[in-house]
Amino acid sequence: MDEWRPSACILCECNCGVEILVGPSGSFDKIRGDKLHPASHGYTCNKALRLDRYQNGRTERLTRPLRKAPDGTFEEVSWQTAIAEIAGRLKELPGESIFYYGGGGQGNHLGGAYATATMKAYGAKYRSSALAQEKTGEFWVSARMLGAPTRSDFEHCEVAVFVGKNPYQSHGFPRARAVLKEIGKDPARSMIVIDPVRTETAELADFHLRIRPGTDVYLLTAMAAVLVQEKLIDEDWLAEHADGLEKVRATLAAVAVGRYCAIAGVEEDLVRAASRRIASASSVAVTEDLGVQMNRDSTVVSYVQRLLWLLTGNLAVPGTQYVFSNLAPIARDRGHKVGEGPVSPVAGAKIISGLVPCNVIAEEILTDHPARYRAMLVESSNPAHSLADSAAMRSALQALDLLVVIDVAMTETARLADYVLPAPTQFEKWEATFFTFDFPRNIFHLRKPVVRAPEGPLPEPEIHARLVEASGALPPGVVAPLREAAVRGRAEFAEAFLNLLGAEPRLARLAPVLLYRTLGPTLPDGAAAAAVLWGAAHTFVQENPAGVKRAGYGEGLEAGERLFDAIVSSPHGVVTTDDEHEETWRRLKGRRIQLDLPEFLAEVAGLGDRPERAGDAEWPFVLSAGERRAFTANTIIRDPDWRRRDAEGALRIAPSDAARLGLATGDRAVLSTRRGSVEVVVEPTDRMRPGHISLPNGFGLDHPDPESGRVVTGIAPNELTSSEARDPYAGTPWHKHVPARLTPLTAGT
Ligand SMILES: Nc1nc2c(c(=O)[nH]1)N[C@H]1C(S)=C(S)[C@@H](COP(=O)(O)OP(=O)(O)OC[C@H]3O[C@@H](n4cnc5c(=O)[nH]c(N)nc54)[C@H](O)[C@@H]3O)O[C@H]1N2
Ligand SMILES: Nc1nc2c(c(=O)[nH]1)N[C@H]1C(S)=C(S)[C@@H](COP(=O)(O)OP(=O)(O)OC[C@H]3O[C@@H](n4cnc5c(=O)[nH]c(N)nc54)[C@H](O)[C@@H]3O)O[C@H]1N2
Ligand code: SF4
Ligand SMILES: [Mo]
Repeated sequence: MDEWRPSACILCECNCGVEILVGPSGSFDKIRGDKLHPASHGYTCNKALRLDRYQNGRTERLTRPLRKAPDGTFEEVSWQTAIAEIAGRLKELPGESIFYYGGGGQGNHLGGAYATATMKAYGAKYRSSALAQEKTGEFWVSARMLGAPTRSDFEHCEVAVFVGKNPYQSHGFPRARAVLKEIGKDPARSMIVIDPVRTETAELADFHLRIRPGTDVYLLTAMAAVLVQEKLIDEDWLAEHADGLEKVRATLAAVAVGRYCAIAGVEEDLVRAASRRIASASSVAVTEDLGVQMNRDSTVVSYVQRLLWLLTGNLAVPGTQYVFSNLAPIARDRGHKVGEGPVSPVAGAKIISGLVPCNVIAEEILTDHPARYRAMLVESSNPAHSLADSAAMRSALQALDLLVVIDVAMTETARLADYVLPAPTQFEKWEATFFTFDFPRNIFHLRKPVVRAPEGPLPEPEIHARLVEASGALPPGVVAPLREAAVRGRAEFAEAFLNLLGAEPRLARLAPVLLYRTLGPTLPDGAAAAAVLWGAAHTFVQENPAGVKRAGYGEGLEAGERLFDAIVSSPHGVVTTDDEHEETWRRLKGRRIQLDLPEFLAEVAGLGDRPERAGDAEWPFVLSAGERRAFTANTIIRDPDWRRRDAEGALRIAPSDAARLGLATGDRAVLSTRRGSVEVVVEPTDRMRPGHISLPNGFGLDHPDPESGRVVTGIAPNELTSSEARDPYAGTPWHKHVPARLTPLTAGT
């Protein structure tokens, strides 16, 4: 048993490679970074070492399918009963009323790749995931300006810019802490951080623009205006690659830089110096995250943020922005204009990248509109906890005719379900994420199980296969011949599979399940769940021939087979493409960059005319509800023991505000918003700007306790948020900007 088993950390999108020493009882005795992992090279942060609390922690682990009885309790049922009953009820509903939510957290997207087949089988049309409460505005802007999403090369940049992002805690790119420290130490490189909080990242920065919360659109516009007004833009590069410069230039030329800096609460000299530093650098990498994406003006901010690096020509060379290869795209937007493209059936909210905005989901259910969602399939997600306005979400989930939840643990969402379907954990089955955005060498990591799954749960691909079979959508007689072809060999299989899809194109969307049932059983070590990657590998080779060839897989069909085999047989992960920087231009397909998105440029032009936002005596604080800290990981680990500090998830507050309220470290206070009131523990810290308070994410979960039954630790942030507080374009929430009030509890209460 004394062997290190390769896998990955599942607590954030980096998915660092780890090796786990598993004890005889299945405990994770030791965990270390995997030096053979092609992206993380042995790196991990403090959190990976606590993964045993995910696998073996105090959680109500699901082991059998559960059905809600009329008295509200759960009863165990067989898989056969659960699948047959769910299928029967789904078939009675119009397909458009069946809503799919989730499909993977930070570590598991393989199961969700099969969900498209289930949706198709029952005619479901609408779906969403957590991406539609953070990244959709950015996807949309990127699709319209560039035609594809980009990522940034912090490892090689001369200047790094972080807008509302604290990578020291939240990561988001490989070896984040090491890279931040390298930039911080190197006198030739600079870091610019835009954040109201003096974060661990801000402490390493050369320029900390300590912005007044919620005013990023002013600050970024001022920065872009400095570039134009001081003639610091890259005219030649723009002439060669971009359209719309004159309109953008005219708008930014008129900006009153000093006034916007004052609104943002940052000294004009510092803003000008930061803009000049961007302009003078040979390479600039810029990223934005939740501090602005879950804040006022988020979609306009995504636009202006891109102007900063596009006006200075920071694309497609090392240390700047790039377009990555993508084995399994998580979302891709078509870039419809405002007022065009698909919308949600009840609220009419814009669907971006195929995802309904999370903030309208409750509204789409809690109505007697004939097109309301009536059934929901939730997979690997906890929307009753993670979406805005938990009280409304609970009501909505309860109002459904049918709620089915696929999870490993009894969650706040699962508790509301009609059927709960148990899955093995991510260390008990084959898994992978689709968050692979590296460049020039991109990677993929298919993880082998490291411990045996208990009897009872079924991996998600198997659940989807059974649901599809029970729907009757798979015509009889298609599986057996394909399976026989797969046994004869991959070439025969490929031919038979393509012939079938050629003859019956409507089977294409059931393809994941077809592959799982036919190619799946022929894969080594029970890797059937990887079958969906076979099709993905072939598509990937067609889309990225040069990078795939440079990575050593050859060309054409053979390359697809080699890549797929490498993925299945490489427990530490593989390099999938080895790109040249020019590849970014090829992926943009010769399309010119569009600097002028009229709706957003009009917003920028109108900033000067906006009325000043007056202070609100009733709600004097701005609450950021859901900050990433040293021991938060969404809701993936439910056992609070995994935390080494900040056990209750304290409310952070500026010392001057705390003093005024008579609050000291560890004191309790009532925190109220328009939506709710909770009791918090306070932590005064000079990291916070006066007027700004913050609560961590990932708290407010319960776990079983032998004495009291169930214990909840800390505050669930969405008990305090509203679904109407959202971006007018993308529908993304304003969780970082919740008006709030704090009332001290007197001693002894
Ligand atoms: N440790 C840990 N890491 C994680 C996760 C986790 O739960 N825990 N979750 C992962 C996930 S799903 C995501 S999406 C990412 C998110 O990663 P981040 O976006 O980096 O995380 P946050 O801490 O939510 O927000 C980032 C910063 O926004 C700042 N901010 C607040 N208000 C404003 C404002 O008005 N303007 C600006 N400019 N900044 C503001 C906050 O002070 C904070 O430092 O993290 C991932 N990584
Ligand atoms: N107020 C506020 N709300 C927020 C945020 C915030 O900053 N503030 N952050 C938001 C962000 S950025 C995100 S990404 C979301 C995240 O919130 P969610 O999308 O709800 O995702 P997770 O918390 O990652 O939940 C993952 C679920 O998957 C389950 N799980 C783990 N492993 C497996 C498995 O192998 N199979 C299955 N089927 N299930 C599994 C876990 O038990 C858990 O229930 O939260 C969002 N909510
Ligand atoms: S939490 Fe993220 S950065 Fe830390 S070890 Fe896990 S995957 Fe890597
Ligand atoms: Mo997220």
